Amino acid sequence: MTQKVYDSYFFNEAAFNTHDEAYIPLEPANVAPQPLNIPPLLQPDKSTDTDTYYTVEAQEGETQFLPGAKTKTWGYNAPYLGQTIVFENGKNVHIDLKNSVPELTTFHWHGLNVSGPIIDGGCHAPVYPGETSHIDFKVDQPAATLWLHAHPCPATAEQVWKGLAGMVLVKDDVEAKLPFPRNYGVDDIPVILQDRKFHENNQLDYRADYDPDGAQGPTAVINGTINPYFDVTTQRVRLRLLDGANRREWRLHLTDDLPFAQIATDGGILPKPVYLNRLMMTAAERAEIIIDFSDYKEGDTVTLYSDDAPLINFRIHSFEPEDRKLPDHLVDIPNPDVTPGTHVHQAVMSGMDEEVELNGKKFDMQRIDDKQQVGNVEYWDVTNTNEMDGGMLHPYHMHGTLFTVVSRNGHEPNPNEFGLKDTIAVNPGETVRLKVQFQMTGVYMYHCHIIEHEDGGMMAQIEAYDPNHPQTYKLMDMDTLMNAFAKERHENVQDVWLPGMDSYKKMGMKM
Ligand SMILES: [Cu+2]
Repeated sequence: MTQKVYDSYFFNEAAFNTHDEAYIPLEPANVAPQPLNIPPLLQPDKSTDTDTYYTVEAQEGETQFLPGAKTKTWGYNAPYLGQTIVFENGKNVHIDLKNSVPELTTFHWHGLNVSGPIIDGGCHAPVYPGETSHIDFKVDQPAATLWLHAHPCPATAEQVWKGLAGMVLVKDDVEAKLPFPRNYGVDDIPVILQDRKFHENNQLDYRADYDPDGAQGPTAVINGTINPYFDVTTQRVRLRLLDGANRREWRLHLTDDLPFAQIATDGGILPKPVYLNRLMMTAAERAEIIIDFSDYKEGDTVTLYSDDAPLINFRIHSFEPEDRKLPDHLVDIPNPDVTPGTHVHQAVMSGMDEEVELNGKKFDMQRIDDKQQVGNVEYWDVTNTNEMDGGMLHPYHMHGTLFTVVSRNGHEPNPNEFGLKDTIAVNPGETVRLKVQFQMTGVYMYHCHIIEHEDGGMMAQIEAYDPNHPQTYKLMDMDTLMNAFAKERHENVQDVWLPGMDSYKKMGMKM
């Protein structure tokens, strides 16, 4: 390979999660190697040339993670995680959102360009147990790897921990013409990176593992598989990586420091492939990489690691040699000028543990924190005020937009940040400048994606408005949600425990 190969994780080592006092290293699980689970593709209920109809059901299930007892889990059309949903750009999509888990949930389309606050599926759009909501939208964005996850405040962390997360792919004609592997499950592989702790009788116990800086577990669980291997039968394999963990950072590298090409980030394909042998992912980020196994032969194994923990063993089988090269240029990323006369928005993430805040406040679902005119392109400065010594990275996510990264503390972004993104890791002491455009009116949340931080209030919301068509929104309130959780759990409302509550309580604040 003659291209420049970056061998850096780019982020400040002093702030890596390995330095947290509460850091839980990954440990090998006592499980025989198992084939990597490939979530099936969700079949539409009905499909025409222009419209596709789906039912997405949040359901309870049981999963055989470990020998012995099965683990009680939740998932979307699956016992754990979800069936993979594929949207085609330009199509009208109609989805029944069915809640068959025993408490209220929401269906958040992370990275999908849909209107908020209802279709987007944040905290304002609960679906109660036994009920079905319906959403309609038109897919209007480039090919990308997105995801669906539960987002009921302040219980997002617990529901994702139980399994309510799945992969969503957008396909389009531009991606279809590029020389990428795209045979799902054969050379185009979803890779959902998570960690869990298994307690007595192999069960999850979220409350026992709760940490206001993010739940962790010592066992890597990849697509719901522990100690997975994947049988490589093609020279090139594309991995669609998703950090689906509540908190864990993944510092990915391969056997022999084998370089790979990153071809896409959160919001779609990068302008050009970026060659790396190190890749760091923070919570909710996605990266698509292509690994070329041409230097390996049948019988070899190439391992994907995070730090020193093996995640997936790629078992090399015989494959047809190919010499398709990635072009130097992949796609054009629109880079519109900032709308004249607009101000720079601020999103300041401060604190750790229960003290996390955004712009000096904890989240209030009844409060609109900022406004931006729909269609405008405006700068956002996203700051992490943690100290480098003892501070942590906060992955900042915005609903309702795919942004571009302008600078990090005034310097050029990392080489793999020149595509459209919806989640960006911010170093302690750093300000990342973004260009943000909302294409649809609505109310959208923005927050740290360490899920316990968002539940704990490191979150705010913005109204994207059209001055010619003012709208009012009926926003959800915490009392309604708490009363619903109490009823569903057959508890008194004052006894209900949800992950974010401790953070408000400790700060003497009302949720
Ligand atoms: Cu955070």
